[in-house]
Amino acid sequence: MKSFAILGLAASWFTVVQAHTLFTTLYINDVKQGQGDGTCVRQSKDLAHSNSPIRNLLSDDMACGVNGTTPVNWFCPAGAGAKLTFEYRLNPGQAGQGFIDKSHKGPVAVYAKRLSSLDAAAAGPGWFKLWGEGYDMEADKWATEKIIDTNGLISIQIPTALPAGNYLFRPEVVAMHNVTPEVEPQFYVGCAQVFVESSVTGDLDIPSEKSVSIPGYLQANDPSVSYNIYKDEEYADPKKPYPMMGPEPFVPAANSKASSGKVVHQTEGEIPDSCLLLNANWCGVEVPSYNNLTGCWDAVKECWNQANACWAELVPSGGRNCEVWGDKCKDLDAHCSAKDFNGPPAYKLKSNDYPAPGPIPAALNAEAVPQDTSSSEVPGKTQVIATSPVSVTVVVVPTPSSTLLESIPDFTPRPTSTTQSSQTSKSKPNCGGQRRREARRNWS
Ligand SMILES: *[C@@H]1O[C@H](CO)[C@@H](O)[C@H](O)[C@H]1NC(C)=O
Ligand SMILES: *[C@@H]1O[C@H](CO)[C@@H](O)[C@H](O)[C@H]1NC(C)=O
Ligand SMILES: [Cu+2]
Repeated sequence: MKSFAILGLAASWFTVVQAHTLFTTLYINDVKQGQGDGTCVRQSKDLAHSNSPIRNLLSDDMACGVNGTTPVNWFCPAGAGAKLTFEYRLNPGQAGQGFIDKSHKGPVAVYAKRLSSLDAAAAGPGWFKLWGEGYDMEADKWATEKIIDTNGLISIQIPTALPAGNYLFRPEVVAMHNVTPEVEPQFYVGCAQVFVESSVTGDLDIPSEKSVSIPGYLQANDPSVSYNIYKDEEYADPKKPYPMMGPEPFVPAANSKASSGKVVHQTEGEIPDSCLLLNANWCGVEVPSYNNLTGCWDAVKECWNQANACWAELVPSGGRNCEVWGDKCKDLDAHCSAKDFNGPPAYKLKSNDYPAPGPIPAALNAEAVPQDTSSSEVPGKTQVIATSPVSVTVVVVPTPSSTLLESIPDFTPRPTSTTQSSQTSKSKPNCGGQRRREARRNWS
């Protein structure tokens, strides 16, 4: 039976206790996108190891994480110059439990890639860096330590001269605590799918030295990859500056010739208006109206089919809104059981979202960054479009219809398990303590 499969899935999700970190949630201009976390975000489908690092520098997983070469349903719209914030979680299914263990010192960066189509390849050429930071000698802090201070939230501003189109934005968190000549750093990467709405159109010309392939942009013996945080930094006197990974950031120059004067809007990959409730990249739509018993039970069945699809698409950041949808199906079931075959009834759906784990920080690249001025002139006017969040409360008022009584059909849907909400297991980060001690021993 279907409900057993769902229980099994819920159980495996429940056992996510080994914690490193995972990018789960996208905010645009301080507004959480979609509902239930993970909307427009590519997350690993391996629920039990979703926050595990990628270590193979040559793997396609380096682009957007495990399963990150497969697109998710939607691209979230963001205006030119909008602020994007990426939320990382130690425990992907629970908010507010921290970002990453403090032993995980290393650089942080954000990359982007323009896509020629919704399903264009993530892995491969065309990536550029928007911002990056390694070890700040003056503050004696690694970039990861600064992100711990902002509760795992990393904000950047979309360059205003970036042409309209579909993009992947890729936060990259790197932990260097295990690095030895044989062991590569831990990479925690993910991708947000964003449509940049702008009046700037045309090609994106990235200078060749700033355009990289992921994978391929890093090699095991690069100084930024083999840097030893104990030998070169923590116990070094003088400390060796950390050579930042990857290319220099690319900031396209404003060019009024490229501005069409008209803002280009999204034509594909939008969240459908018919969505009543979202969880990550799943959405529930209204069941057909009915005015007799068969129709009523068909509606209940359809409701549970949608709930099952929600659980089948369950992402590491959780299925709290799959539960909310299941509650709607239970209400509908009670309505049919009460022999009121006139519906569906009006009901309220309230998304069960986690709040942000702290204040949304300012964009890290907001300060004047030198632009790449091959064809620059007077900056073109760029229009910032505020994106609105998907509404959280939806009231559906059905059209009235007459009630007919019929015999009860065979199909009796069963409610799905709702054990997810009771997850209380605490994450114990335990990744690399042994290796860390070995790494310390190896150089001394
Ligand atoms: C997700 O990635 C893992 C590891 O690469 C792979 O084994 C699995 O088949 C993928 N799952 C899906 C649904 O793509
Ligand atoms: C019952 O309702 C369904 C859905 O509205 C409709 O297709 C069907 O014709 C109705 N049956 C009767 C006997 O009215
Ligand atoms: Cu780790």
